[in-house]
Amino acid sequence: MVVLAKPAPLEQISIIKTHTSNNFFTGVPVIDLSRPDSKATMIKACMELGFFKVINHGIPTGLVSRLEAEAVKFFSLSQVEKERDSGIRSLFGYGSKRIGSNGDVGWLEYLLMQTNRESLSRTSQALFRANPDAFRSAVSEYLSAVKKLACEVLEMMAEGLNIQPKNVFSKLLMDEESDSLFRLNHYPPCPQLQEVDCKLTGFGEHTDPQIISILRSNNTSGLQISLRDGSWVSVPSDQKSFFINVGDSLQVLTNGRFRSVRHRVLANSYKSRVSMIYFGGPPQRERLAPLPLLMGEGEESLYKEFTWFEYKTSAYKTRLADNRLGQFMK
Ligand code: GA4
Repeated sequence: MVVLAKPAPLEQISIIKTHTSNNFFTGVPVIDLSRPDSKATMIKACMELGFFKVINHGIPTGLVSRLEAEAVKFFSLSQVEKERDSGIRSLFGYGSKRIGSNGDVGWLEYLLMQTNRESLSRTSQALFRANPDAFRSAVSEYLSAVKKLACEVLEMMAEGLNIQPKNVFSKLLMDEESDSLFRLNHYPPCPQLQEVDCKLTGFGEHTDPQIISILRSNNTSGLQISLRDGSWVSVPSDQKSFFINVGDSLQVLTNGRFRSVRHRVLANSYKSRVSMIYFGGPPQRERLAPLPLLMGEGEESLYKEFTWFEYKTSAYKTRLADNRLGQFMK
């Protein structure tokens, strides 16, 4: 039997009143990778917010704009063409409004893929029939550059925490079996809500399960992060920088010193938002536990023992907003 996915009705997507939360946050930590004090400021940002942006990152603009152009070209295709290969419901490939498989919906469409070569080839062949190579090469060159950036940032974190070797975190992404993902999101404008003081949820609040996420978006705002006191603040867009999120796995590896940041995206009433996110994850077999070298005398792990496979399997059974680490706390 073939089950066809029904489109998610607009009423299911939550609407958020924005007048209080629309103020742009001026406190996003800016880490200038060319400065000698950047490790210390990065550690502070990971502990306080679990979120920061990097400048002087060395990723050429051309690499980013080439991929953005491919994404825009794809999202501009007709719905029939975009959905051509999503007949069999799968976690990967093109998706519209549905997020995950447990009933979450948002005002967006996306392409979600694993970062390995075979998966990228499959997506390119299936969805970019006219010119799969242009998409494949744009994604693979972009991914090599952001993975390098992610590793550089993770090495700075290890050094900033005074733990050795400096590749304790980055080796998890460098591993051939690293379980990393890549996501291209398109949040169309929502003109119905232009007149009222409201916005549609593009991507509901959540934390990322992986180690680290590297996000780049066009010049359209929408991203919000939750501060320690639970309030939501809007992150000003900056298409030249990369935003970095600490994920749940890094919170565990640092025994809670780093904070996995809760974030969400609100759809813009006027402009399309296009974002690209690399989620750096460990190999499935990897045991996630606080690094012994980091632990103080008598300090105990806040978490039960588990592998990334176990965490991921449990995460994919949750709703987006759930506190996924909760059930792994001691
Ligand atoms: C959040 C981070 C990434 O976008 C993602 C998401 C995944 C999905 O879209 O399929 C999840 C979500 C994310 C966490 C909980 C589960 C799985 C949707 C969902 C309800 C690709 C990821 O790895 O976890």
